[in-house]
Amino acid sequence: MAQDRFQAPDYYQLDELLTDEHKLIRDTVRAWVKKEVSPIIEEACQKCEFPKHLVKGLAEIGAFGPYIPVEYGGGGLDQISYGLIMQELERGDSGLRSTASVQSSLVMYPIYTYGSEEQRKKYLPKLASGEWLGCFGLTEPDHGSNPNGMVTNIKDKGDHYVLNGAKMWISNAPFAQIAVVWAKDEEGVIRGLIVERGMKGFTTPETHGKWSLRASATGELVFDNVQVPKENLLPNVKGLKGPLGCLNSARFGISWGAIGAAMDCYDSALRYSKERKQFGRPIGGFQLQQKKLAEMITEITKAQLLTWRLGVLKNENRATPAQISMAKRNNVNMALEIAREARQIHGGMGITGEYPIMRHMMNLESVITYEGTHDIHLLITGMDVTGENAFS
Ligand code: TGC
Ligand code: FAD
Repeated sequence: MAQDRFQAPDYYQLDELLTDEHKLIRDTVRAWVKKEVSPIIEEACQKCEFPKHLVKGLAEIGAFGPYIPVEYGGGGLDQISYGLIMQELERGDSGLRSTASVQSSLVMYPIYTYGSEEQRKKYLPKLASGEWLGCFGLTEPDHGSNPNGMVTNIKDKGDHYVLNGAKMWISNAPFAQIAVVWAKDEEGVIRGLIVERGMKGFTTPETHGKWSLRASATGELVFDNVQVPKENLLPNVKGLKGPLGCLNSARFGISWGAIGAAMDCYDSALRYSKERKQFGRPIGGFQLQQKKLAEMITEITKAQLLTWRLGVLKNENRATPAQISMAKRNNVNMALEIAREARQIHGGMGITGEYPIMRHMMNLESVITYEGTHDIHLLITGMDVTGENAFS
């Protein structure tokens, strides 16, 4: 990729809504992404390789468990700080943000929220420091949008459970040391378990051939009569609300992350429109290109306001799952539309790795599908405003 000349758009002076601490955190992550991520990310994506060497740096900048209390190794920060970290990481690459949001919201969050004190002490510091990476197993080959139908199951064998089944499309799976896995017990109640690499019968085959999130490793989780000690069961939650509660946190982070990807596409397109000349003048002087850029900055600004307000509500513990769902859907769709328009502004150059556009666009095709598809989030809002459940 060409030199990273990113300059963040702030059309409505939204920086004034942030504290000095927020700005410091954001600027630290932004500088780290420029220095460590931008120079290597294009090649990592082209080669379809997860840049493992960045894990230590992610831990050092506080990207693992920013809002987990300090006593467990987390950052003890607020939700807006978490959002800003996700925004800056996804400005670099959605795959990198995926690694951090899975670790924070889908592995550390459930252990902190639903786990025992022993589990918190055993796992959280290692996850915060990046010594261990984790993954989250909810989706199955035949149960994606409808996780309640899962068939992965546990059977009580006295001092341990026997786990059988398979999970699919699992971010971080190929190199994760632990997996937070959701399975049904003998009564059909969904329970969470911490499964550790090395347990007999547990394998994590990698998923190949992705055109999206190529710098993030994705895999399956296969459980063939895995003996899981009873102390690895998350004791403090039962039912689908367990995994869905984790998704609230991850979807919140994604709603900020998508803005990062959109800002990068807009910034690149704006600069290109000023530098690229056709018919004897910069293409940014043509009305059709100005329309695209004007719509982009408008949508980014609206999304920034939406997430900032959501962050305030989340800090006050007042953000509803449906509000989070709306922000995830709106902002990811917004970012994908902007990536497509920015690609056009770059002309032929837009399909090359000289610019980040095509990489963001392809990544966002996963982001609009995972953590609940665009359609599922439309139905969540539909249910919230009408009171009618379209799922069943
Ligand atoms: P439903 O009957 O509505 O609810 C069952 C129970 O769950 C409660 N609940 C929630 N609790 C917390 N947060 C939420 N967002 C919740 N939504 C529902 C609900 O109150 C109820 O509780 P209780 O006590 O009455 O039992 O469930 P449903 O089966 O009808 O499903 C609803 C639906 C379709 C919205 C849900 O299944 C859904 O969100 N589906 C989408 C699945 C999804 O998002 N999968 C994501 C997998 S993980 C992933 O993609 C990670 S990618 C990470 C990365 O790389 O960054
Ligand atoms: P399906 O559920 O089969 O949906 C197919 C289509 O049908 C979609 O367009 C959907 O919107 C539509 N549809 C489904 N139900 C309805 C309905 N009721 N009304 C209208 N339309 C409907 N999962 C994890 O558990 N952990 C992870 O770490 C993880 N990481 C991922 C990483 C990547 C790169 C990808 C691509 C996925 C990941 N996922 C993960 C899985 C992801 O959450 C699912 O792909 C997603 O929930 C959709 O499930 P599905 O792919 O089975 O699609």
